[in-house]
Amino acid sequence: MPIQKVEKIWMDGRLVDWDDATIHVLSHTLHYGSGVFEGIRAYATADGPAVFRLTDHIRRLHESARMLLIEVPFSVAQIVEAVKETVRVNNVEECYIRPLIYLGYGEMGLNPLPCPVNVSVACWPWGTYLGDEGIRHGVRMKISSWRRQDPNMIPPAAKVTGLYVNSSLAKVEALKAGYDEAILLNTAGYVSECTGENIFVVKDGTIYTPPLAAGALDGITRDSVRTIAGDLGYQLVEANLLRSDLYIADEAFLTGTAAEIVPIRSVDDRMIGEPGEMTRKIQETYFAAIRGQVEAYKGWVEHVRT
Ligand code: PPE
Repeated sequence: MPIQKVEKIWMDGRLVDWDDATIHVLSHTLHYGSGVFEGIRAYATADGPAVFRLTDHIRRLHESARMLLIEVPFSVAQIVEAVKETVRVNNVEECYIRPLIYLGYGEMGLNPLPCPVNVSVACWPWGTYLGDEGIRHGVRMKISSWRRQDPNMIPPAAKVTGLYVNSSLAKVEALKAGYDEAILLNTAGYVSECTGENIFVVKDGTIYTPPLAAGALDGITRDSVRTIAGDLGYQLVEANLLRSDLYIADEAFLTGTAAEIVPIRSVDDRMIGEPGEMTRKIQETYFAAIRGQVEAYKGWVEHVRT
């Protein structure tokens, strides 16, 4: 589905018309994948649009930049404000938000340090990432033949644009084989995460998710699920998982800002089935929390109109 165009995009401190948000073809990031980005969602609440865990996302954006030695010309507070402004001026009730820090036009070559650092924030309405059917009845997953990037190749903890070639290879492989989404193992053979989501399984009443050291991104949805699961009285353990742990799971689901919380219906054709009770309760709580309907989690929603 093509991107649904809105009016303005924030670029380096000013709002420009959507069609004018262009960059030079010799921008460093376009050639070497040297940018860092975030994926954030804003949801309609009783008090207008609110961005879910905005400050946490922008902090992670700054940390991604720090790992790449990129000096960001805007503070966390300034980018938080830029996101709010972008959502406000575009008059959208719910949207996906894509902040991007990229190295622009200046010098060419593998050394990124002399390049100018640019920051942009775009937003647009974006519906379900893995389909409405997927959210309700679960998605079909395939374990990829591609391995997750080793932490000593490109840090998976950083949302680096170039890292996503790995995700795209896995995604295309899964789609062409007739599946909805891919799961990547790390170089040691343990489960790391999906192409753009973290993964969880339930076995005998306990929830398991791979540790960050397995190559999983420190997902903000993953972290929200940890809190929600705890509050629901569920035990959640970080542990290395084998592909066979996925095959015999009682329940399984994936989490991400774009995807939200999506049940897993099968892995490599081994059936898990319709979403289980724990998955449904976590999903329900999350969907209420993002719209500011859960008192305990109101701190997670950051309103754009103050
Ligand atoms: N792992 C990866 C590799 C990843 O890209 C994401 C987010 C997550 C886990 C979940 O993180 P969080 O959103 O903080 O819960 N992926 C973003 C990009 C997706 C895209 O298609 O682009 C997102 O969900 O916005």
